[in-house]
Amino acid sequence: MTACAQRRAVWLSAAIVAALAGTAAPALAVTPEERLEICKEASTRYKELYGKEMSEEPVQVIAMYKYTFCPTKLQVKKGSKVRFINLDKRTTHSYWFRDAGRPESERYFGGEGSEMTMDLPEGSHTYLCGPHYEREGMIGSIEVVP
Ligand SMILES: [Cu+2]
Repeated sequence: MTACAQRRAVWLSAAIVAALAGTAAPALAVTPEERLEICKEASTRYKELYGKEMSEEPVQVIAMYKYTFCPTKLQVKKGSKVRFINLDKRTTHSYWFRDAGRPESERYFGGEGSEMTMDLPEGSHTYLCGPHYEREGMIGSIEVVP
């Protein structure tokens, strides 16, 4: 290989690495800033669908929307109920307290969800969306307090 061809080969591989990095980053995970925007959208959508704010419900509500749990972090009293609801139209979601040894919930279609009584031990618990925790980083956190 001539020196010129060698330089060109190095340049080409650097260009490929840069191109891959550029396209791979946004597909891998949603940034925290994007999640805030998504959760604002989820609040608006909830109000359109149900005629009230999520915070006006008698139980704490966690929306599953655009690969995000909203709110992503929540404090919950031990023994109280939390309602998970999917606000997407075409994507199914679940919630899964895997590290606490619980089974995954059903995979809910848009408008579906279920309530969970927070019977987990006091402290912080991470939970996952079964289909989306790996690639989209759809992970939430609940702190159980007395
Ligand atoms: Cu999901």
